[in-house]
Amino acid sequence: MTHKLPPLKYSNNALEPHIDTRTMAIHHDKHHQAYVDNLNKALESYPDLQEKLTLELLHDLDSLPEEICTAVRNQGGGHANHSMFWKSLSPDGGGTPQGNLADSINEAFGSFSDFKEAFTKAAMSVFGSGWTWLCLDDEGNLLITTTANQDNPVSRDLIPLVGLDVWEHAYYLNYENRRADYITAWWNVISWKFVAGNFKNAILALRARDVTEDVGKWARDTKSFIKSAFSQSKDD
Ligand code: MN3
Repeated sequence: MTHKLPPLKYSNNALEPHIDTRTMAIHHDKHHQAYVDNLNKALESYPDLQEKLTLELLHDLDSLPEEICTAVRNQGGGHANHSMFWKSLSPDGGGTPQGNLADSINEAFGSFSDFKEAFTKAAMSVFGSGWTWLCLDDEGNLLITTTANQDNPVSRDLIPLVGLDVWEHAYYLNYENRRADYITAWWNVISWKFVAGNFKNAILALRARDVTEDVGKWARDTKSFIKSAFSQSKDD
């Protein structure tokens, strides 16, 4: 079974003027497709690994055959990161988080505007290509982190709730070298509903771990979290 490019749930022009139509078309149809194709190529001789979710592979990079480890890290990371990225954007996005997620953000960062400032600063600090993330650690604490290239936080045992792509391919056509303007625009299209869903699933998975000493069950719960948090079927 091979991985497939997940279709966007909105049209290429739906995020205008914040993210332009041409960037969406090239970013999704060309860049993401290439990650999918290269991941499939890397997994060609490993039918058992083809059955695993990309995030499972990324969580356990050390267990992979050496000859495909780098390819899975880069191409699998590209596939997983972008699959999450498209879902985290919405023409109805922007605004502020609500409910438990809002409370937890206030608790962890002081206020939503403090969080926004810290996240923006982190996104501006990524040198070269990479991502900025809001994650949960395995104690259930919210934190902001960055990754280089297409690395995903699951490889560091962090649960990503939302990620911002700051590769130049994500903004250069419209914003040229002005990454700050792209980040400002991104706040208008982030789907807090999507982030809140990931947050809820992640907390449930951590609670399930806390009430059991059965490591096998924890592993299965984590796996089901990964599936639910990213709504990642084999096709996306
Ligand atoms: Mn990208």
